[in-house]
Amino acid sequence: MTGERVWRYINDVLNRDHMMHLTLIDPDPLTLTPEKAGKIAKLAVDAGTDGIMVGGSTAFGILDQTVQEIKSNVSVPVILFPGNVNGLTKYADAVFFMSLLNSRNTYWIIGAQMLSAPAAKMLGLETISMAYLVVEPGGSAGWVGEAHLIPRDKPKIAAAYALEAETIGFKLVYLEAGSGASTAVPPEMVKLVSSTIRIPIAVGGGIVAPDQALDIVKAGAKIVVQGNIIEKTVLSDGGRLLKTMITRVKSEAQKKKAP
Ligand code: 1GP
Repeated sequence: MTGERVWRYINDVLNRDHMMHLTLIDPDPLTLTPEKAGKIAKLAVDAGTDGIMVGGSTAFGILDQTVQEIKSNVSVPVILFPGNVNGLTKYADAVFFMSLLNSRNTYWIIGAQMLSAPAAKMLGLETISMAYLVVEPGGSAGWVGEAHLIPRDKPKIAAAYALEAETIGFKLVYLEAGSGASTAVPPEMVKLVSSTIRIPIAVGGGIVAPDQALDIVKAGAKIVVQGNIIEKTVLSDGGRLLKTMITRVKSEAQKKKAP
C-alpha cells in the first residue's frame, strides 16, 4: 500500500482519542511463531489497541508469514518497526522509517535507511518517518544501535534532539528506553519534549503498569507502545489487563483534552 493511508489513520485516532496505543510484536521462530503472533494481535485489538507494530530483528525468515497471519486476524494497520534492513515485507501496511539520531554510527542514522529505501519503494510500503531516540537504559536497541544514550536526568538533551527532528521534517519522535527496560522513559523527559515540539511523541520500553502509561500520557505522549507485557499476558488472561490499561489511559487522555 502506498500513499498516506496509515498516517491518516494515526491522525484520525489521535484526533478522536487524543492518544494511541500500539502493540509491538517481535516474531521469533522458536518463541513467537506466526500463529501465536496472530492470536496475540487479535486479543490485543479486542482489548483496544489501535495498531500492531512488527519488529524484524528476531524474525529469521518468518516475517512475511507473521505479518500475513496478523493481517488475517485483525483489521487495524500493521506497521513495521525494523531493526535493520531485513525488516521489510510487502504484506505490511506501512513502515516506521526510523533514524536512530543519537547513534554514534552513521549506519544507524542514515546508512541502513539508504540501503532499504529502494526496497521500501519497490514493495509499495507507506513510509512514516520517525526520529528514534534511545534513552537510558536503552536495552538491546541501544546496544545494537550504538546509541550515545540520553541520560535519564537530562530531558533537555532529548528535547534538543526532538526539536532537531521536527525541524528536519520527521513526522514522529519515538523515545525508547529499550524493550523490557527496568525503567521506562521518565515522564519529566516526555513533558519537556512534548512542550518543545508539535509533532506526536511515541514512548516505549518498559511500560508495564497502567500508572506508568497514565503518567506518560499525562506528560504529553501521544502514542504508547507496549510489547513484552502484552506478549506475556494476553494469551493467559484473554487481554483483561491490557483492556483495563487502555481504557484507563484513553479516558485520562479524553479528560486532559476536555475543555
Ligand atoms: C521496544 O519500546 C518497545 O522497542 C516496547 O518495549 O517490550 O518493554 O514494552 P517493551
